[in-house]
Amino acid sequence: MAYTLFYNPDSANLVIRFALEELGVAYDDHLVAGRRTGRDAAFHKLNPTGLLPVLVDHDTGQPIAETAAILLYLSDKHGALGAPVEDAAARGEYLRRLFHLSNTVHAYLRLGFYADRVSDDRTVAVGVSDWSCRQTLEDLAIYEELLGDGRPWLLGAAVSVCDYYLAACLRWAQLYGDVAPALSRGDLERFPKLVAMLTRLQERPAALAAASKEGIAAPLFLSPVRPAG
Ligand SMILES: N[C@@H](CCC(=O)N[C@@H](CS)C(=O)NCC(=O)O)C(=O)O
Repeated sequence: MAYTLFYNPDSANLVIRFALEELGVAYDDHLVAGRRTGRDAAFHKLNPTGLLPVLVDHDTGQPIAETAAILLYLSDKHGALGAPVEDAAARGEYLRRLFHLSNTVHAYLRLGFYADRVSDDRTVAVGVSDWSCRQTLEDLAIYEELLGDGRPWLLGAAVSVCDYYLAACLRWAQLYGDVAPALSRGDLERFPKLVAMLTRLQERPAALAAASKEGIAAPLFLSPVRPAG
C-alpha cells in the first residue's frame, strides 16, 4: 500500500478519497470514530488538532493533515489533478482556487456545521449558521462566473482536486449542520453551470468508487442523502 487514509464516513476525508481513486493509487483506510475531543492518543499523535483527514504516505512514514495540504501533496507527487510548478500561470490559478476552497468555503461551512459550538445561545448559533450560508452563496456566484466561459471544470479542460473539494463542501452543506443545513437543492439551482459540473462529476467512476467505500449512495452532490448509521 502506498498510503493509509484515516477516515470517518462522509467527513473531510471523502475529498482525499476522491483524489486517491482518481489517481488509481494503492491505499487502505483506518476508521476513526467520534469527535476530535474523544479521539484516542494514537490518533492525536498523528494529528494534534484531532481533525480528519490524515493521510500517511508509506514512502516516508509521514502523516499529512489538512485537506488542502493533502490534495496539493498528492497532485504534486502524482503529477495529476492539479497544475505543475513549471506552468506558472496554471499553477497560480490552481493555488488560488485551492486555498480559497480551504480557507474560505470550507472554513465558513465549518462554522455553520458547528454553530452550536460557537455559542450556547440558540439565537447566536442561528445567526452564525445563516451568515455561513450567505457567505457560501456569495462564493458560489464566483465559481458560477468562472464556469461561464464554457470550461467543463474549475481549472479548465481537466478535472482537478478543486472540483472534488467544492463538490464535497456542497454535499455536506445540503446534509449537515448543528442548526440547519447551509444550502438546499433550490439554492444550487441558482447556479446552473455549477449544477452541470456537479452532475458530470458525480457520475465519474472514481467518485462512485470512493463514495461506496464510505457507505455513501448516489446521488453524491445534488440532493444527496445521509449515509445510514
Ligand atoms: N482544517 C481542517 C478541517 C477538517 C475538519 O473539519 N474535519 C472534521 C471532519 S469533516 C473533523 O475532524 N471534525 C471532528 C470534530 O471537530 O470533532 C482540514 O481542512 O482538514
